[in-house]
Amino acid sequence: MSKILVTSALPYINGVPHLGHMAGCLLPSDVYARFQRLMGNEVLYIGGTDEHGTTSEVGALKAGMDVQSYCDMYHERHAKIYQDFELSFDFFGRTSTPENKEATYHIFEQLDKNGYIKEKAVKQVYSIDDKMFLADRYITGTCPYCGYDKARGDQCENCTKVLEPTELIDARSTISGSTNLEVRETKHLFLDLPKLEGKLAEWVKTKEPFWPDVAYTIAQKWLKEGLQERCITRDLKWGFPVNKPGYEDKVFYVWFDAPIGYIGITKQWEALDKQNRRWQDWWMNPKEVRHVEFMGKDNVPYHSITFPATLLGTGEDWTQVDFLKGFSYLTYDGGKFSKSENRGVFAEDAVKEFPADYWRYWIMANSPESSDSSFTWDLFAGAVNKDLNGVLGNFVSRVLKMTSSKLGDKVPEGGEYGDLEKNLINTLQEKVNNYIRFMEQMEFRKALAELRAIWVEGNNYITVAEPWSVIKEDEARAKVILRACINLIRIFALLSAPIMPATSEKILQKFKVSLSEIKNFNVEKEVEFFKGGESFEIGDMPFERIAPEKVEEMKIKYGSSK
Ligand code: B3M
Ligand code: ZN
Repeated sequence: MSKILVTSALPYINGVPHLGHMAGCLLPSDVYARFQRLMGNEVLYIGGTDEHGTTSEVGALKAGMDVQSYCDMYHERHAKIYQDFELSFDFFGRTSTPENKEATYHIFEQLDKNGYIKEKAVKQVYSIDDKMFLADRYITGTCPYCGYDKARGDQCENCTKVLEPTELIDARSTISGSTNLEVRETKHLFLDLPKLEGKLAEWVKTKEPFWPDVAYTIAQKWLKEGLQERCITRDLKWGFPVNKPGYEDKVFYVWFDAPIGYIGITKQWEALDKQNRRWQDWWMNPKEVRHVEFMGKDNVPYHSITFPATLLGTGEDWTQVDFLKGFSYLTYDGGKFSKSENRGVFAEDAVKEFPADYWRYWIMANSPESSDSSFTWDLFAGAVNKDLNGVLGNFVSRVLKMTSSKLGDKVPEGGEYGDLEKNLINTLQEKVNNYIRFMEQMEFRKALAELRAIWVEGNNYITVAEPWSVIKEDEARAKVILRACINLIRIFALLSAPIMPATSEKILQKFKVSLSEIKNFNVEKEVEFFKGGESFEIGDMPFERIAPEKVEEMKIKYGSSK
């Protein structure tokens, strides 16, 4: 049994997640964690909300709340959504906790002690009325190049010119609208990445076989171009105050304490764990722990360069990332999700419309792994109706109803499997091996295609075996066929569990059996699990079709043009 630490990028607290967030790290990390538990491994699956930074301060200000209450409220909202999506976090924590502060302070002190922290003076725009330094994108003004009057301090949206905030005409604070601004000089702390470059390059080399191409290429590109010093402090109120004399009125930059948050959240978990497990067994145990990280592609540089360098700079024996799974984007009708423009399905609404498993299946089958993928209602309804209802659901319902009406509510007894079943076992074994291999490699689209192909084999088998006609002349043989089919139902439910946990449980409940390990999955053995005589209940069918009228209704409700 190996120890596998799974982390999912910590979503920003402000803003509610849409399907793109679910596809970009949350769902795949859960599917992987569930899969590894089924494989019999010891898994610790960690997630949480990323709570610091200007966006939280500004969000709270707009909502008329203090930042702490604002974050408390949004944290609950995130946690509820992920529960509704059946994400099986061992712990879903927060980055703004005392535990994370302790971890952040410790790591910072080590870096400082080892000479990897530098002080530098920088010039920044200060808003006298807001009493704060403004991040470039929180300054609005007229573009000196095209005259657009809502240009941001970092870039003009209209003519795309990259700007310095001081170039803007009639510059004002985006937060309060105040024009009472001035440029002030202030000191900040920088992580000396150039000094860590050698150590980092050596470490990256040791990771080569374990990193998917994207992450490795990004890391190599950064190293080739040469690393820059990175500012790790900010002039804000909300954040961890910097634990260095002279910097008490500044806080750590959100991207400094956010990845440390994985550790801080594990400490939160430890404090509540009833089995007295220790956070160090996961985070200071690189030889025994395999650490797998899930994230959107824009987060890759922070996880492949900045955070590993931060940990290397402490000189301590931290568990580093072993495999980094990055995702492209899921779009809505090929465009952006936007709450304000009512375009796209947000996670909260999604589970009110359809069961979480429908979303989980569609998203994983269309995972934006190597390139972006696009959600459309027609594709979604097609997958639910054809794959879930037509292939898996139909098989379950047909087999149980036929058995019940002809032979009663028990798994039929007697007789031996013949050639047809032996062929089925061989075909299935090959597909199951592929499925397990793809899941281990986190090739989710391929894994799901294989899973669907496994369900299809059930339908192929019953079509060829024709128990409905066989039963008229040879009841004993029909019993063998239906017993094989019922065993297939259990096999399908087991293998589908990481992707559709609720459906899988619902199906297994029909036979009063529970999930079991799928390590060394042997179809020949599993197809004999029910020997005959076990009772079952037909119960509800696993899925419901989505009617064309419902699809049209959804398109209108969620602003779809297709
Ligand atoms: N909050 C960005 C994001 O939600 C950032 C990830 C932090 S991971 C430590 O995409
Ligand atoms: Zn412009």
